[in-house]
Amino acid sequence: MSVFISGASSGIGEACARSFAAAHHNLVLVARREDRLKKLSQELRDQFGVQVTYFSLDVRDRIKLERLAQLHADVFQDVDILINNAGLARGRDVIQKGLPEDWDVVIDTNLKGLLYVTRTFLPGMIQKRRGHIVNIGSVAGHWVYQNGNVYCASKFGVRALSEALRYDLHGSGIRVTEISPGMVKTEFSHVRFDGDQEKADAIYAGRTPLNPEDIAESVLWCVQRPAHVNIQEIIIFPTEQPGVQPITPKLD
Ligand code: NDP
Ligand code: 8X3
Repeated sequence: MSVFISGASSGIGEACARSFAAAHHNLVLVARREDRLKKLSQELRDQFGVQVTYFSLDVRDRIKLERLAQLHADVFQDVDILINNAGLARGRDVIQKGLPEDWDVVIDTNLKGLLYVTRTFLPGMIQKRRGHIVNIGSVAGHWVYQNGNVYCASKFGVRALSEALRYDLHGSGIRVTEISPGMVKTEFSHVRFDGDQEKADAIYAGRTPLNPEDIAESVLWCVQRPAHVNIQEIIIFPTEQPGVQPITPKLD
């Protein structure tokens, strides 16, 4: 039995890898940055004595994913828990100024990548009549905020796919959970603003965001429920983020 985590090289995915390794789960980690996966894998093997396999993978690359699944069938068939976490936002502009190449990256990663990875594991899970898929959605999949447009649409899509999977997999014993975080301090904003650290830091200014471990704990808790219990969704905001809209200074 092992846990497959996409986007394990940073942030929430990395925190999930640490939490699940601490809970004695073997891991299969993927992301594009292989050097980070290599370092993390060695650290988790040394610290927790678990088996960790990693592959450099862009989840948009369906052909490479299929090839990996064939070449490493034993590793892939052992996966019972899939954490679809790889994802990103690009830019925060109105649609009329948005860059179509950014939209492609966001939609291809957050939606099609999640579908490709999920499709890879479903036949095996269905055959075993066992499995748990955890999709990392977002509060942006519940409420649109100003200039959130395409990212919000992609996360609304993740929510739709999570619901759809629950219907499609009905009777299979496979559970599907969506975790929808608000603001989490990771590399997310750095990526969104194309490396502009000042803009990224401004997002978290004046309030305490969630940390990736807060989300990883919730993922682990959902997976640890008895087999007849499916936590369909958890929405987690920082205490200091009442909703997705920007906050104006508090009035006396
Ligand atoms: P990070 O930028 O810290 O981590 C994103 C991870 O996704 C990295 O490991 C990155 O790895 C991976 N990734 C991105 N694109 C690809 C790709 N094409 N193929 C494979 N891996 C990819 O951000 P977070 O940890 O915050 O983001 C994780 C998830 O949480 C995302 O789905 C995000 O939308 C969601 N989320 C984040 C929130 C936040 O406020 N931070 C709030 C709500 C949801 P690499 O670059 O090495 O490929
Ligand atoms: C990431 C959180 O509020 O920036 O999903 O969209 S937010």
